[in-house]
Amino acid sequence: MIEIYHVPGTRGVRPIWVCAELGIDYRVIDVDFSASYRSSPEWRRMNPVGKVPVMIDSAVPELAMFESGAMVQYLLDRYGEGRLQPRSGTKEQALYLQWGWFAEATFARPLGEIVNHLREFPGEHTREEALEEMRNRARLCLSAVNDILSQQDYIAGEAFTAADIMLGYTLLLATKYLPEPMPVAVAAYWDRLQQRPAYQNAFADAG
Ligand SMILES: N[C@@H](CCC(=O)N[C@@H](CS)C(=O)NCC(=O)O)C(=O)O
Repeated sequence: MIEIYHVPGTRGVRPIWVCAELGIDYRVIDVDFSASYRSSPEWRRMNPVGKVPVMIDSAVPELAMFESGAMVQYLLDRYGEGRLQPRSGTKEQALYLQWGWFAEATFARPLGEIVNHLREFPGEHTREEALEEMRNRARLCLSAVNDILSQQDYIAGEAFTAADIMLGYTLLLATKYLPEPMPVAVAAYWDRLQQRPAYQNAFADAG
């Protein structure tokens, strides 16, 4: 049984839709979308940055997933039996990955920020207020990352993976655009990443 914690009209529709397409048994659980509930310790244990959706697979203990695109991929890989995605390592998969990431990381991002701004700033606001709101969102993410990295060496576990490469670049932005120093565990992790010969080669090549 897949449980999807969802608010109508939000991204939880992605994993719900995948379950419906694949005939996976699922249950939708309504979440209180108020800012106070989403910042409560109860909800932060489910989603460390206080967003929706969250997904739980009752077949897998101690896994509460956030990030709708990751949920979609997990459902396909675990239950899809090859459906709804091209074979790994093919040109078709390259396009599948490209457009799936594009949908969230590039296309939904500005639209999501419009929604956030309308919600957080019902009236006029200055550029600085908007920037500070963005910094606070980034700080929340940084703090979630710091909590994980206080318990393990790399973001997805004890081994370095490509998720660290994805996160590594984002941390580069964070060090540039957040005025304060990185929290302790993130700073140590960032040092570890920078020690990697491949990191040094990549930055020698990429600048
Ligand atoms: N990239 C995340 C984005 C999650 C997200 O932004 N969810 C929205 C609803 S669709 C939300 O919870 N917004 C509240 C907020 O950002 O304060 C995902 O795909 O799950």
